[in-house]
Amino acid sequence: MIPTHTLSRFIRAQERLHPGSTGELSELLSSIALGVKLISQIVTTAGFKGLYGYSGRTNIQDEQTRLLDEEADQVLVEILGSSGHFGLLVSEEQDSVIATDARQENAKYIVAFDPLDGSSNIGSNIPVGTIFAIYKKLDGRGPAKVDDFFQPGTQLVAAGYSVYGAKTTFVYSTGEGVHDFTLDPSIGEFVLTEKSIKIPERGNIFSINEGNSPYWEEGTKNYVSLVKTLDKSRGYPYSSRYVGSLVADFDRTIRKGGIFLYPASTKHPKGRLRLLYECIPLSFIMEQAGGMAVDGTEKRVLDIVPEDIHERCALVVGSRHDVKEYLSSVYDPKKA
Ligand code: AHM
Ligand code: MG
Repeated sequence: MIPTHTLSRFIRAQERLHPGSTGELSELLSSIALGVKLISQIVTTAGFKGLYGYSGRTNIQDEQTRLLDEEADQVLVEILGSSGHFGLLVSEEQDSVIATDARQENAKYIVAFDPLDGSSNIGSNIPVGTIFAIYKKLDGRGPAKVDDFFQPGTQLVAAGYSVYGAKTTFVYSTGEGVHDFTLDPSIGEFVLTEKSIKIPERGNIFSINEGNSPYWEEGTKNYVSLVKTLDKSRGYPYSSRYVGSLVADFDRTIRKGGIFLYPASTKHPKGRLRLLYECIPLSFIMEQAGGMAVDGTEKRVLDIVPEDIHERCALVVGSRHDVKEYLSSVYDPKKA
């Protein structure tokens, strides 16, 4: 089949639907796609380049970083930093915000990213990925500042993720649906594989690290016991799947339906995942696909205003029916 719908053509076609658009957003999405292609190549060849090991450094969350985390980080910092469109960058791998040359030229956009999500899995040939969130600066004038990142997800301009697995995908949204592209390595291009992804209203898979069950709050315990009940009239039990790479668990959830949970617990009182470059972008995509994303209470993740660039957040995301059922188990334990 001739790949007529490449990512760059698709982005430009979307842009033409908005007369007067400057083309900047298209350029910055293309920069991210270039970074992702480079990381995909690095991930594929990391084993024989000896990049699976630890770097000897710990990040601000006190996690040991791997050589591959640092490589992926460097790629995105260089590609996005030199694109001329982003004034500031936030990376999971760097303690503070990263200023770019374009900052002084008042670049309009800022971007937060997790360069290599799930990297504890890399030596096992399990999918890993990249997540990004793009905002406009709060104030049109002057260099970007750290406060520009403290906007709720409802203000996102675009968000997306890639999964480096059996195939490399690029899934993104600019607030007009969620579109899925697959890298064709023979031509080095992302090709459209699904336009306007919609998550099923209800799934039959739940995804949570059950090893954390001794630390869970009652609501999570109630819900997980509900989905494991033998009650066919209510559609239970569900299947269990947990990859341990957020991008991979999320990607399955958005395509097949169901629910992914990384709740608050006594072990992770604020949740384990990061708000700015994991929970907010994926919640934006989930809502765009017709699903729901809450912080384990009734609060929509997209309504949370970050107060710190590396803040953590609890995440319950997936099909509308399943997230609502989770909330009723939390608020009405007798249901479970
Ligand atoms: P990372 O960004 O440092 O890779 O950490 C986030 C990862 C997610 O990909 C995944 O959902 C989660 O951590 C797994 O955590 P756990 O091992 O506690 O289940
Ligand atoms: Mg991550």
